[in-house]
Amino acid sequence: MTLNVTMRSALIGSCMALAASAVSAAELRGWNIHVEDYPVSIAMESFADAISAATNGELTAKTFHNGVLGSQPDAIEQLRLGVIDFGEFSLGPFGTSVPEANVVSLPFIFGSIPEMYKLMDGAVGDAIGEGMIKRGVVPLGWYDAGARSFYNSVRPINTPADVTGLKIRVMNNDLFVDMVASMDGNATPMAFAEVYQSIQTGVVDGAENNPPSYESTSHFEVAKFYSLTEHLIIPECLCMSKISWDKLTPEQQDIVMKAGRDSAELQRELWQAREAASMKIVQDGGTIVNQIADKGPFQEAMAPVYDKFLAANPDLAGLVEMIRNGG
Ligand code: BDP
Repeated sequence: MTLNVTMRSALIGSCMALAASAVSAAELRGWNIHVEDYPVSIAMESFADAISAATNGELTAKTFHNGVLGSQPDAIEQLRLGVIDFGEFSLGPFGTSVPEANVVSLPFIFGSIPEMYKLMDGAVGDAIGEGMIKRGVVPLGWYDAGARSFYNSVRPINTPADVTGLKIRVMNNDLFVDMVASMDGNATPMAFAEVYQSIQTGVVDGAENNPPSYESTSHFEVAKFYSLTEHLIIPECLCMSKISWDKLTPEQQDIVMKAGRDSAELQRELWQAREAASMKIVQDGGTIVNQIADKGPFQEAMAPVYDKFLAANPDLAGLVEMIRNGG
C-alpha cells in the first residue's frame, strides 16, 4: 500500500502529537552523585524548577542525588541509552566513551580556572560538545569542579617522588592510571562511593579530588594529608540523553537548554563559596594542607602521559594545542 501525501503528513502529524503528549506526561529522571547541599545538587534543583515553571508543569525533572541511580561509569552508559534522561558528570569518566572529552583530563592542561571557563565557553567546549552529541549526549551547561589535588593517609606530597609507591584511587579512565604511574605510584580505578572505606581499610592510601568532594565525602577523616598539586582541572557537564532530547518539542528543547545554561551560572557562583567553606571544614577537622612550592617537576613528570595520549589520538593534537595555548 502506498500512502498519499496528505495521509502521510497526517500520520506524521499524529505521531508527533503522540510523542509530544507522551513526553509532557513523563518526568525526566536525573542522576547526580553528590550530596544534596553540594553546589552541583543545588544547581540541578534550580534547573528542574526552571523547567517546570517555564512549561507550567507540563515538563518536570527529578534529580536523584547521592548516586542512588548507580556509579558514574554505569550512569554514563544509561544516559546514552536513554534510561536516565539527564545528569551531571565529570568529563573525567566521560573520556572512555567520548575521546574529545579526554583532552580536559590531561594533567595541568588548563593554565587556570578562569582560562578553563573561557575555553569551555568557546571553541574548546563546542568541540567537546560535538563529540558528545555524536555519542548520544547533549551538553546543556559546563559546571565548575575546581582543581583536584592528592590526599593520603601516609605523608604530605611535595615532589613527584613523594608519590612513589602510594596506592591512589582514581576515576575510571586509563589517563589517570598513567598519570599516577608517571610518578611511580599505583593507581586503582574505583567508584567514588567506595573510596572512604578503601582508605580506611588500607586498600588504597589515598585519592585525589577538589576540596568540596574531599570534604563532603568525609575522606578527610581517613586521609589527613592534602597536598595542593592542583594537577587536574576537569570541567563537568549538565547533560541530557540525546534519546530523551529528541522526544522533546522544539519549544521544550529551548526551555531545557536555557535552564541548563542558567543553572551553570548559578553552580559556578556556588562553587567558589563552597570551596572556601570546605577548606575551612577540613582544616578544622585536622587536615594538614600543604602548598606545592614548585609544580614544575609534577608538570614535567606528565610528559609520558601526553606522549601516549597523542600517539593514540593524533586527531586531537590540535585541540590539545589550542588549550595549552590558552585558546
Ligand atoms: C568529583 C566529581 C564527581 C566524581 C568524583 C570522583 O564531581 O563527578 O565522580 O569527583 O572522584 O569531584 O569520582
